[in-house]
Amino acid sequence: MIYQRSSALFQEAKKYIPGGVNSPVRAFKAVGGDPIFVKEAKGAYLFDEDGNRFIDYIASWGPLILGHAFEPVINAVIEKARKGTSFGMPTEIETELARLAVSMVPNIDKIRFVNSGTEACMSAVRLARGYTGKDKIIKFAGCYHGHSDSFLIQAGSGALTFGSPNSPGVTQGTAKDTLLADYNDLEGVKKLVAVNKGEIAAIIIEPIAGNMGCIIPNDEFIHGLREICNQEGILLLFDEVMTGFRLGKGGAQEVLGVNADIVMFGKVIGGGLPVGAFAAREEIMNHLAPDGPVYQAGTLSGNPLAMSAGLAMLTELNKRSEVFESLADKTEHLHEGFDNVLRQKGIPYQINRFGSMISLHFTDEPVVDFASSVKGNNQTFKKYFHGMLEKGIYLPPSAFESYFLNDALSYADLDETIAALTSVFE
Ligand code: KE4
Repeated sequence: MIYQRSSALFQEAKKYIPGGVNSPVRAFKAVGGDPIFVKEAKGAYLFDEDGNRFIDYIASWGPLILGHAFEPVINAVIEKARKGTSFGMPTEIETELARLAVSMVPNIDKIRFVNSGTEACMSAVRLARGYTGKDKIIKFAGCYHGHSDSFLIQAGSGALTFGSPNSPGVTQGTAKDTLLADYNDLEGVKKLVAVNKGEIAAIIIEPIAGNMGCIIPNDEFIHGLREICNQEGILLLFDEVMTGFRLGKGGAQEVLGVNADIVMFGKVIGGGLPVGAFAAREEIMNHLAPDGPVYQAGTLSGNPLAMSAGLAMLTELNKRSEVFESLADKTEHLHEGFDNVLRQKGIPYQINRFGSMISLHFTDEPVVDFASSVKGNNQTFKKYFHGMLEKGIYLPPSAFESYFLNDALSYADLDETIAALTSVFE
């Protein structure tokens, strides 16, 4: 593959944009080399500035579940743009998308639109604190809820007390209210709750984790969190920025059979334009301004252009709910193909899969939490990533990400991907 134009564009970008990118993971720091600059995309394929074609397993990190430049979404956006993109005033289409989302997702009465998953999670935590009158939250090592200060936290010195910042710029004052637990460790959560009795507003979790690679909660853990929250008056916050409208109409709440108190969305709900959202039962959402005292706002929140993309996307998914099964079947096919190749190569590996989320870890231990996910061999991952890239397969440039299949992927694309893996580990 030739990447000359991408490399030249990257050098130019670095003159004006920190690291040459507007989001760090795009810079290929974890895998080395210069990032690919995309010129255009259609369906399952990306076309870079050097004329290379790639089968895409990122789908813009999740939003493009029906493939790039999906006609009904593009047509809706073009039509809406001609009538103005944003007014800073209420529009009917916001209610249309809100009504549709509420009809698809269990256990929510009202939804507030924002502009990113970060904003959705940040606002949901403020709402939980305002509703409960308590300050602390529990999050899980390896879960990512966007870049709001309260989430950029690592285990503190006394892991059973409070966290410490994992980024400069996050203050100790903020970090003290975030407690860190390990994914799938229910006893650890119980200990944190006991030590901080009566002080915890919320437990926030990725119900199927996608930021440590794909990690699945065990039943006892995820149902146990619900029980703890019921007993302790803690709100359970499901960060469904990845899983929402990807695992099924009702997302992780539906497929896991666990009700959250507040659910956060992003990615698919915007159809590829910037939309985030958070939703809950009426008694909680009515605490939000302007009806309630918890403040939250946004110039472009619910702007009709983004709403038009989200409405077209969710309308399609609501109409064709067989897409979710089709995506899960394709992901299973990829899993089986990878298994058949890697089993013969004598390389330690684990494959985690849930619905259309899947990740490959080069370790012989099951990957069930952050500690086990970091044991993956990153040198092998780099070889895998670049070997697949050379074969025209675009994977997440980090071992700590989930792949996101899109329904424009054909079985021929999947088999081409499996064949590429064979050559990577000749
Ligand atoms: P955004 O602010 O990036 O829209 O959403 C933050 C977020 C919240 N919750 C979950 C579960 C998420 O996965 C994300 C963002 N996901 C990353 C991929 N791991 C986006 C890619 C990026 O940061 O560039």
